[in-house]
Amino acid sequence: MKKQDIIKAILGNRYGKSPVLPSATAFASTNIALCKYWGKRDAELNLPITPSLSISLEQKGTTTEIQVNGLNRITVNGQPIENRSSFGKRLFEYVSLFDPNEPLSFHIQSNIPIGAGLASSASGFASLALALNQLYNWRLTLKELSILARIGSGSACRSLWQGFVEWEAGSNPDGMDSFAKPLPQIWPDLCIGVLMHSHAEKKLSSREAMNRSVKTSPFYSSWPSKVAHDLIQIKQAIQSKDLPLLGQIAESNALAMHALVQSSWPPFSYSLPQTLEAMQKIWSLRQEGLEVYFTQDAGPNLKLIFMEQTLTPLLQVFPHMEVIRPFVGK
Ligand code: 2P0
Repeated sequence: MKKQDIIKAILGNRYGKSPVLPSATAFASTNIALCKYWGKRDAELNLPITPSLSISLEQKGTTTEIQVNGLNRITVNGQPIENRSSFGKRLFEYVSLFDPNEPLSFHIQSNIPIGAGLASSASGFASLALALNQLYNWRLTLKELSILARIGSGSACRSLWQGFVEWEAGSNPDGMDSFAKPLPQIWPDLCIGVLMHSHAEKKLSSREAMNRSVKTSPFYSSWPSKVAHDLIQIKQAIQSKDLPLLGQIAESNALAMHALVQSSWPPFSYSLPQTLEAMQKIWSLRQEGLEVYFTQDAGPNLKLIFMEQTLTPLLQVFPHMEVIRPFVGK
């Protein structure tokens, strides 16, 4: 199945029509997986081997403005980006799947570092799908937009909602059953803390790293059953607001994902010395009775999982931690 076949199937007779607005702007939050997407059964359509579950980071994310001005320009946070850069190619390749003839310009504002393992492609492609939907007045459902965002970047399918979101792996070859859904539970005093160890762009894309894990890690065969177990436990933890259970499973899931990367060939590690130091600190804090856990994505930065009541002592240890309250205002 080709990407364009899926897009044509979703858009129906709207495919190939011109934009109806001169410009459109949309925001999407980034999301952090508590149970990771790591491995594809179809690389063209970003179809995952397993389901995954994330939490959206509220105001952290990407705003994409699309303009119909015949200029084919891209800016990111006000800086022009080369159309032939890997970022530019990926963006134009995606957009030309919908309308190969319309020269559009893109102004992308992101309050998260691009390509540093903070899921910038998730909020980027989700905001792009939302903005395209407005520009062309497709009136697609969030489920359909989740499929379109997934074609841009797998984890983007989870960025269309706030709160906890589950991405069902699906089993159809066309991926029409592989999209995300929000979970109804809210957990007002749950906090996520971001420990930035590096803003630098990652040396190995998650796309390449996950493919390498599937092909070469001797442990990959155990990953699907680990995910199945972890998903049940995480949903139970969310249901009963059980932070130790949520934290333990999310941390174990992240460590297992990184064990896959480190046991692949050629070998690689996303961790820096500061990452390992922070992990050791978190383990010591837990031994001292502080309920704090971490997760780590395809980068050296850790995201801490804890409750509001733990914030003050945690800030003493990690004074530069940025705090996100995913459910405040919900
Ligand atoms: C996740 N990550 O579940 C996992 C955990 C990173 C670590 O999804 O190839 O950028 O575009 O589908 O979505 C990052 O991978 O990969 C990712 P593509 P994506 O959030």
